[in-house]
Amino acid sequence: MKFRRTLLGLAAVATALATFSTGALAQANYKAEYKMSLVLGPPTPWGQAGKIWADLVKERTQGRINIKLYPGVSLIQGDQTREFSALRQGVIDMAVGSTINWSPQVKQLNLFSMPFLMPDYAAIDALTQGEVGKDLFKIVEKAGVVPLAWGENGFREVTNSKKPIKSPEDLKGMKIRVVGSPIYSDMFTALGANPTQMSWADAQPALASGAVDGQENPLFLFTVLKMHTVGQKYVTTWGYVADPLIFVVNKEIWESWTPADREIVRQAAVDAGKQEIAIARKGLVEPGQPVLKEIEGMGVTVTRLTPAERAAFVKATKPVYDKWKGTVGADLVSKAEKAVAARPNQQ
Ligand code: X2X
Repeated sequence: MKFRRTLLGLAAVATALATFSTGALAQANYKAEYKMSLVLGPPTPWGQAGKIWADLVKERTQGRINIKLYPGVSLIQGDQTREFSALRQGVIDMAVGSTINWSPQVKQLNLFSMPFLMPDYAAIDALTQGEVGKDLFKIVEKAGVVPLAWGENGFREVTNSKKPIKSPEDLKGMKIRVVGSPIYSDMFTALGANPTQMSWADAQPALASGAVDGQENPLFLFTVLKMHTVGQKYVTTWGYVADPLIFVVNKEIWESWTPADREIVRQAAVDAGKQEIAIARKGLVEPGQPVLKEIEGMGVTVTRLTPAERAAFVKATKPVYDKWKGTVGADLVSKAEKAVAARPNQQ
């Protein structure tokens, strides 16, 4: 009897020791701080995405996982199209990144940059929240980074310092800053403009000095940066593309966490993504689009295209669409086209 009790006691001690040592080992593998890369910081929706995610993780892991934000893609000196490679290599631990910046490494992410594929917010949702979104997450995972949730940068509207853009002819010869992702050069070339690839870090001085005439980005960036003060007097709401954001973690970092902590990080990304998408759309989805009113209040001319005017841009960029359908993958694009056509809540 006594012997049996001792054995039981020993077993209990052994179990306790094992539990303690795996816990201690797990903790020992944890970094004091994890580095999160972002292009835009707070006060933009993109920056909020990172902040909300980091705050939720810290709170829900009782500080076991501490995340520091590096906006301006400062871990890679502002070179945003290298972000995905840096994530894979472990220079960056985690990120909330735009599909545009990762497209050079993951060509299927160019899907969201295909001109006029997504006519409204319901179309973005039909892709990211449906089968296409799941397919893309498998592709990102295969490319070596763990995807957890979707967020949103937004519909990219063209702005310039010269004149209202109502037709492709208006863009003729205009020097437009684009991200260093080839589909953008193709689109602006097809429209008769003169596209110049540069990082966002270089774009801001280029706009201020007049080295470029225009740029394209979601409108919150126009208001946050007060782009009218750097000569951007004309905005056209053509809604030609929208870039979602993806919440990701480097694979080795992911595997170093306990399954329970992984689940916390994943759920926090999903929660942060939902909150951030609402922030990114605020002022653009309400009747009268208050953000456009605000921009007009800055003395800026906002051009809203008629369906016929918009059709001229669709037509001019159609060869680019057809060319990139092959690069992105005809099956994936066809699946996306069907999902968009079948979307509920069309606007
Ligand atoms: O560089 C841009 O235009 C930006 C900030 O929108 C991206 O990082 C894709």
